[in-house]
Amino acid sequence: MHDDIAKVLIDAETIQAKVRELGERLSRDYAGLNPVLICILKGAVIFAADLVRQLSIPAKLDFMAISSYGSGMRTSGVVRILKDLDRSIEGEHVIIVEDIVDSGLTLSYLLENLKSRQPASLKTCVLLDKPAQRQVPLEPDYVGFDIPDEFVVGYGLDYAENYRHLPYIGVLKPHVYEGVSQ
Ligand code: PRP
Ligand code: 7HP
Repeated sequence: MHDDIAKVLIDAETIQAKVRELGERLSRDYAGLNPVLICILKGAVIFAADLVRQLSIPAKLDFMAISSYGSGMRTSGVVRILKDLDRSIEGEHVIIVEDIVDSGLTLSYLLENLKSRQPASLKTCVLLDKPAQRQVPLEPDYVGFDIPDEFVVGYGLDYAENYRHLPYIGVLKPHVYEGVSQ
């Protein structure tokens, strides 16, 4: 285990089993619909890469980059698009793929924004749901794990751009962020 990690919350095997299950559910629900999966950079990139490989149906992949956090741990409430989709989603069956929904600000902004582009359908698939910090009402359609109110890293999730490479989801030791103004 990495020295900065206090405990492993979800190990690599458990994550992979859940991603397989989500892939199977999406394959059933979207059979014949050729959905577009929209991976929200950067955090969701590892989840999305694993998830598309668990689909047994044809699907397309596009990317958006959104900023709602600084380098710290709390939402700024300011959401902006850093990179937009390459193609129109009008008439497409769209699934937003996110690593985590926390305050919900990022996902609710994305839902509003993408809805206005007139997709045939629009759903959300998130690996982690942390409902304790929700600032807007939001229920993702597909959820991997509900997690407690702890700051987690790994499997794409970062603190100050570090720890994304860890194959598990872990809780950071407090000394890593203590003394850093959030
Ligand atoms: C993280 C995460 C979600 C968002 C969730 O992204 O990937 O997009 O925060 O938080 P919310 O529900 O409180 O809005 P971040 O802005 O840290 O960017 P990153 O994906 O590049 O790490
Ligand atoms: C964003 C985020 N990034 C990493 N770990 C968490 O627990 C997070 N919540 N919201």
